[in-house]
Amino acid sequence: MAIQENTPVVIIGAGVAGLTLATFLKVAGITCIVLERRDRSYVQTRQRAGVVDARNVQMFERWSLADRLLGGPVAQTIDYRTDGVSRVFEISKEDAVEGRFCTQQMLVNNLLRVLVDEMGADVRFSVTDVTIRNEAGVAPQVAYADANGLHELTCVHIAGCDADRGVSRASIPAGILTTIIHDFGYAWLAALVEAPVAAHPIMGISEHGFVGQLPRGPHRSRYYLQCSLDDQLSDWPDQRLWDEIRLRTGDAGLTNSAVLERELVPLRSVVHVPIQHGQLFLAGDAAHLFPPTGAKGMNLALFDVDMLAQALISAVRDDDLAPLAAYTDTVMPHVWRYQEFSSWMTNTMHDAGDSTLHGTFCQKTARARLDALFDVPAAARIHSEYLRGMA
Ligand code: RFL
Repeated sequence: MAIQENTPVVIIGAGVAGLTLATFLKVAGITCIVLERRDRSYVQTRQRAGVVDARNVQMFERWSLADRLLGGPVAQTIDYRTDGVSRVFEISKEDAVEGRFCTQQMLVNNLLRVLVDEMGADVRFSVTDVTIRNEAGVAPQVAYADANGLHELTCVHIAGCDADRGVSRASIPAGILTTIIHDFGYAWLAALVEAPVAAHPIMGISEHGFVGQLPRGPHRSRYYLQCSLDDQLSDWPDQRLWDEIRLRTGDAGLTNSAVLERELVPLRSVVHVPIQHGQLFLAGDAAHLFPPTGAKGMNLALFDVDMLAQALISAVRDDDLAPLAAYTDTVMPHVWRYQEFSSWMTNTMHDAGDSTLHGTFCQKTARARLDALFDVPAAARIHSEYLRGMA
């Protein structure tokens, strides 16, 4: 016999989207239950993004949470290093809001501290066998199992924040969703290393392929190296990794340091529409994937849950269902605008380097786009607004 409970909102997934949504609801006085398949220590040690963009700093300020959740200001510069020659782009801004340094791991840890330890919210880790009932005319229900047996949560709304391989999107019947995929045709080797960014974050363009170095704390950074979709981790022993970094950055004097983690990431964009069905609403990686070049995946997850939290608050507190009904239409223009930016960044950073990738014409036009960032003030301004998430 399953243990029965009622709650207005069930959130599936305690990543950055699920925990942020739960925190916003809690701030608004709305009860929810968060279900997470991993244990708390696993969730707290997962490392990915590094910067909360200016749009989302402003969002956390609006929810009166910025100082409790985020780190300090982040570098407002990027070294678009081309064939080993540095060109430092300064992010311009017309208001006082700046992106803040905050690794995804730091944000998730701070969310768990505020949400669970300080506000006493109900986040259930290590659950298994999550299933969703979301049919017209019956109350939505989320069932799961844990060490105490089977549970059934009857609710009003379900938020699917369980990323690309979760159960939420998979529960939507065939024929409802359209999935739009673009594969860029190459991958990145992402390596977390025990060495800080020395001067400016680097986006390195070279005939030998792209290299990036982005900050991940006072003592760490993440290098990204363009590689083939067929590459295996075993193709990238430490010595080859560091030799390629030296070659692609043009920094022959760079010394090897410890490589803490490495993974292969195929560069692709994915958008599912609509991102709602019945009483189920998708947010974050469950709804879309961004190539990491534009650093927007986590930032768009935060945008989604900002919109979803406001819509759920209207529905639960004010009985106004219109914002929930319009959720997909509210979110999609922003998602496509940042897919366009991420695609611009990905094509420009890779095509400008290796001319064998898409030919000399694409290399020259990509380099012209980069040059414009330094020579055409209007191009620099729009690029800054995209980087800040304000476009
Ligand atoms: P998450 O963070 O993956 O959280 C989903 C949670 O759902 C749980 N889950 C389930 N729980 C219950 N039942 C199930 N059946 C479940 N299935 C899954 C999972 O255990 C997990 O806890 O997704 P969310 O919250 O949507 O957040 C999205 C972001 O994590 C993602 O977009 C970013 O990491 C993307 N990303 C970056 N984004 C940025 O904004 N800036 C960056 O610099 C940046 N760098 C990156 C990145 C992603 C990367 N990878 C790994 C693709 C760098 C890399 C290498």
